[in-house]
Parts: sequence; structure tokens; C-alpha cells
Amino acid sequence: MVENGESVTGDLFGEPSEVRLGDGAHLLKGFALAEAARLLDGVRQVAEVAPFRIMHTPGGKPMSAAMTGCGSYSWVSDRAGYRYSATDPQTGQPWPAMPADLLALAQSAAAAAGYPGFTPDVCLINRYEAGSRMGLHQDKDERDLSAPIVSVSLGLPMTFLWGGHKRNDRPARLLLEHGDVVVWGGPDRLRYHGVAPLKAGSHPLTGGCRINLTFRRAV
Ligand code: MD3
Ligand code: FE
Repeated sequence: MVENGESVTGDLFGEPSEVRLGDGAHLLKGFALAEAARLLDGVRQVAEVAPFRIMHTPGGKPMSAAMTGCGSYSWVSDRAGYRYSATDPQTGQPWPAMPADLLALAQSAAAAAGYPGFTPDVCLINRYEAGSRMGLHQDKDERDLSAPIVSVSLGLPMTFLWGGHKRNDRPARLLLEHGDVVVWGGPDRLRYHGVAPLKAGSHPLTGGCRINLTFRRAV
């Protein structure tokens, strides 16, 4: 198990491996590597219908990462607050359906981590460019907190900050690389977490950015 303040890196040879981060958190190192190009094609299809955009906090501050989403709902933030919405406020249209390859990957990762029968209704997609970050927060807008969240990292590597159950708990730092999948559930579902500023770089599949997918059972 990883204690706060420790750091974790991948294994030397890039083989898929599983690391238990906590009682409910499973790092599936490289789990999505073979599927990565297909997943990114799915992201491009989604973004043609629901473009990446910078949302604003209810207080009016622009967020650092650009976002879009697919599935029956996606997460939106504006002056009125945070919520899951069945329509994209930018187009007034329903969010694009979740591409089958994305859904299949999320379901197989959840099952591999001990959460069979995971049926996400949301895939939130975050796009980070050099300097983009995400402050420590909890994900608690989802109705059923017994369902896990499956996250998939694509493109440039970043340092994930994995906190405790209080905002002030010092976070562990974890390098998440292209193809890594983490399944967060059970006692780790409500941990504070965030992302350190993305370092500039270039990735063959994503160029200068990192794409993160989070699959959720939200509504
Ligand atoms: C741990 N995204 O979209 S993914 C988010 O890299 C979010 O884009 C980050 O935090 C990103 O809300 C982190 C890893 C992650 C996602 C959800 C979690 C870790 C989590 C929920 C509970 C605990
Ligand atoms: Fe989060």
C-alpha cells in the first residue's frame, strides 16, 4: 500500500502490472496501451460533436484543463454550480454516445480490479496542456458512491496527487503514464486528489497534451 508522502513509479519494462494503491484503489499499469490509439480515435469523434472547452467554476474562474464528455450525461460547471447534465450546454444537444471501445475498456478494467458489472453512464474527458493542473478535490457529485471511478491516462505523463480524506492530508505523488488505468473505489473513492502542472513535452499520439478519461456511474 502507498502511504501519503511516498512516491510510486512504473516497473522497468513497461509490462502490464497491477499495484494496490489502497484497499479500493488499483493501478493497472499499461492496461490500455494496446487500445490507446483506438481510444484516442474515440476521443476525436466525441470532440467533433462536443468540442473541448474551458469551463468556469461557480465563482467564475476558468478551470485549467479543457473538458468534454460522452455518455448519457456529462459533468458541467458554470455560474449555476456543478452538476451532471444530459445535454451539452454549448450545443443544447445530448452528449455523444460513449464509443464502444471506451466502454469496453472501462468495463474490463473495473472487472480486473474486482468491480464486475460496472456500467458507467458518463465518460468525462480532460485535456491538459503544458502548465495545466487540477487542484485537490473530491468527486462526490455522483449519486451512487459505491460504484468505482475508472481513469485512463493517455499521452504525456503527469504527476497525480493522491491525498487523504481531509483536504490538508499530504498527498502521495504517483507518476501516471500513457496507457495506465486506475480503478478507484470502496474506501478510496472519496479521497482528495489532483494533478500537478503538466510538464511540456511531445507524445507520438497526443502531441503536447495529456488526455484523461474518467468513467463514472453518476446518475
Ligand atoms: C481518486 N481527473 O476528472 S484522474 C477528475 O487526471 C479528475 O484528469 C484527474 O480528478 C485527471 O475528477 C485525475 C484520477 C482520479 C479520478 C477520480 C478519482 C482519481 C480519483 C475519484 C476518487 C479518488
Ligand atoms: Fe476528480
